[in-house]
Amino acid sequence: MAIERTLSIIKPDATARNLTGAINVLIERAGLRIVAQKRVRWSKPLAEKFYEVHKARPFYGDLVAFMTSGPIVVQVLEGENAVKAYRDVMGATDPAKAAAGTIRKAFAENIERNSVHGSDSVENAATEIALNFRPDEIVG
Ligand code: IDP
Ligand code: MG
Repeated sequence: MAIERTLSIIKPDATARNLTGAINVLIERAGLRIVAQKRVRWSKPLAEKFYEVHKARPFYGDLVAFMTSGPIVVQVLEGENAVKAYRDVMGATDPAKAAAGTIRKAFAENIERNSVHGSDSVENAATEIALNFRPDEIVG
């Protein structure tokens, strides 16, 4: 077992519905520690860079527009196997396929407006954290 860090984002559909606290309850209940957190509005260039891996996908433009449409809460989560542990509590990308008890099952509106982001590997987590936080903003 390894202590890892992962990047979480509470997306605009969730901040608009005042769900930050409810989502944080599920994160903390899963044993993950929120070691950095801030509410921001992404610029378009930052959103484009963050989702660069999806550039060729048909939903890329809509996704960038959605992620810059309102405030988001970016977070660094820390814990045992944090990357997978958070993916597990997030649930499937499509809330119709998400398991009971997951954040997306409870709160997501649809496959795009799905309330949360979580890094998919330790390597990507490091890149995504560096895009959103200065090292001194993370207090473990
Ligand atoms: P993930 O967030 O579960 O890792 P990814 O495949 O990495 O899912 O997709 C990134 C984000 O792009 C999703 O969270 C969702 O907001 C959006 N997205 C993914 N697939 C679709 C789709 O088929 N239509 C619209 N938006 C999508
Ligand atoms: Mg992903």
